[in-house]
Amino acid sequence: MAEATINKTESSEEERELTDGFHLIIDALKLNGVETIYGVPGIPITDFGRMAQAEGIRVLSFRHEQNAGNAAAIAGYLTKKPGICLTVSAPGFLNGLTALANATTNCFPMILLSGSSEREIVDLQQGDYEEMDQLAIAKPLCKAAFRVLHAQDIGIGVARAIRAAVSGRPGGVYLDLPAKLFGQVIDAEAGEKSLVKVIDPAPAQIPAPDSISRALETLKSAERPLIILGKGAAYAQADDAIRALLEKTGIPFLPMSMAKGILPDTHPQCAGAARSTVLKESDVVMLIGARLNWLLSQGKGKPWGGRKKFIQIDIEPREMDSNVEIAAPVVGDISSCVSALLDGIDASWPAAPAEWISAVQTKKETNVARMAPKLMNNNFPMDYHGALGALRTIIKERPDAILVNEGANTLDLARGIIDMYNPRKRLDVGTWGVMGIGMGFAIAAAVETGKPVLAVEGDSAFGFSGMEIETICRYNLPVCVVVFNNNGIYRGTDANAVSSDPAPTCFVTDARYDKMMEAFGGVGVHATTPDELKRAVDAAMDSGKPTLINAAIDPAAGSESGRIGNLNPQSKLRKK
Ligand SMILES: Cc1ncc(C[n+]2csc(CCOP(=O)(O)OP(=O)(O)O)c2C)c(N)n1
Ligand SMILES: [Mg+2]
Repeated sequence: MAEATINKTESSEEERELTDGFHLIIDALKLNGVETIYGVPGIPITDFGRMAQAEGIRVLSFRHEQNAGNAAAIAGYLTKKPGICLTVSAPGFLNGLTALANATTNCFPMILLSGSSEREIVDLQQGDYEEMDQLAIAKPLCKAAFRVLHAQDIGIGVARAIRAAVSGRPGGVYLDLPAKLFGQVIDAEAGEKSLVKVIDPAPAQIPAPDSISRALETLKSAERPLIILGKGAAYAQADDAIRALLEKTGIPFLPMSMAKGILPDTHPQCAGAARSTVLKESDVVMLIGARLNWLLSQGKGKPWGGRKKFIQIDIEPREMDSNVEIAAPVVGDISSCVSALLDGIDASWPAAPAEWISAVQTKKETNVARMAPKLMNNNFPMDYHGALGALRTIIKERPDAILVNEGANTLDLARGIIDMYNPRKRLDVGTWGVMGIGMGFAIAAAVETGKPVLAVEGDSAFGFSGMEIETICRYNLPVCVVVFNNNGIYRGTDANAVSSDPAPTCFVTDARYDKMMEAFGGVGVHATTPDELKRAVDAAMDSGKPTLINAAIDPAAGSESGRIGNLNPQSKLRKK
């Protein structure tokens, strides 16, 4: 007994004087405000996860690294702090890498921390356990990649990763942590001194005054102005300034998918319901945190009607002229740029051209009226419009809930039909249109915000991350997953003319995804009409219990590739 006490005292004295790689990484993360790690355990990071949890960091264990990575990425988007994903070496790292690349493409700040094998063996390609030159592989797929070899460099390594992730245009950063690093022991005081607290990790980038006056002149000259809000605008959390700019100018605005809700979709200036008209007929377009990529037809061609003058606000100078000439580039962080524009808008600013405003309004009213009856149907079998009409009411009644959305028809129709009322409440497939973000995004949204989450998932989309419903149940998160089950990808009706194999786009007919949720102790519901669906979602949102609703959708209701079927290559031979 006495001996045990002495040993304990001795060892705690030792701990006071020495520290190791494990603890230095944890201390560096904590010093920089990291509260949550999303990951999957295994060699060489199992103990690291345990220790991080013991030191008060929330460590959420997933079933696959891609989902943990997507969780970290969206945590970064929601908080403006890098989301942290932790993986093992080679295969775990690669599983996380898709999420890191996706985060970079979407400008979400995220850090992938992966354990790696012995450098000496990896570099000589001598066949180590999970051998892979992870740093080299990560480099072209993310914003920055670093490796830390010595415990005394952990502080700087973590600081560089954080700053790289959030400063300028945010993105994904890879930090390689070789197994040997974790066990390295150094003097505790020297260790503490080596840590770096990142001061002002994303400094404001003030736009040049000339660029502001040029932008204001261009905007003033417009006869048919339009403002397009991208998810960069949502990320900036400059909601009040953006609203003031829009309302002071009275210009119609179009929110990109994840920018929905910066101002409510029901705002009188929102031109979402007249999208094709405003793109085609506008003459001056101001882009705020939106890129002229494929989602905006690269700023040219048929959807845009004729040549326009573009004003573009972006933190990345190289974004300008990426596809078409930008008449008024404004480079800086969105908050600073929008504030500077606002300063230049006084009482003498001309009212938005009345003819244009009323043309947009008329178009909106026609389109909304055409859609309305479709959304009120209570058909059996359920179609997308009936089901989404019900979910639209849910979000209207619960505007604080977070909507996660992926699929093809399930995505494209939900985007158009479900109005958003608050910023950063719609999380979806983003720039790549990637399937598999669903459960990772839903988990992080619940964890980071504490708000209820409604995940509206195509049955195919759900399959990419579906096993994480166990994670949702394990952490008892307020997530309601609605699977739009139409027996397949786009439709469940394709036939195979030559064998008994199902067509490539078809799944098991009438699968019961709700039973999966029950297997983990969650609530499973099978809904076959919009009324049933509405009742089930309301119950889930009221209770906060992990719920999965299998919403049976008419397998013939969807269309090929949702709204982007035109992107499918066509052979001239087939057309003959
Ligand atoms: C990672 C990835 N793999 C494949 C695709 C191609 N893809 C686009 S949508 C989709 C699934 C569409 O089916 P579903 O989710 O059931 O939606 P539905 O149209 O049936 O409502 C797939 C596989 C993709 N976008 N991302
Ligand atoms: Mg489907």
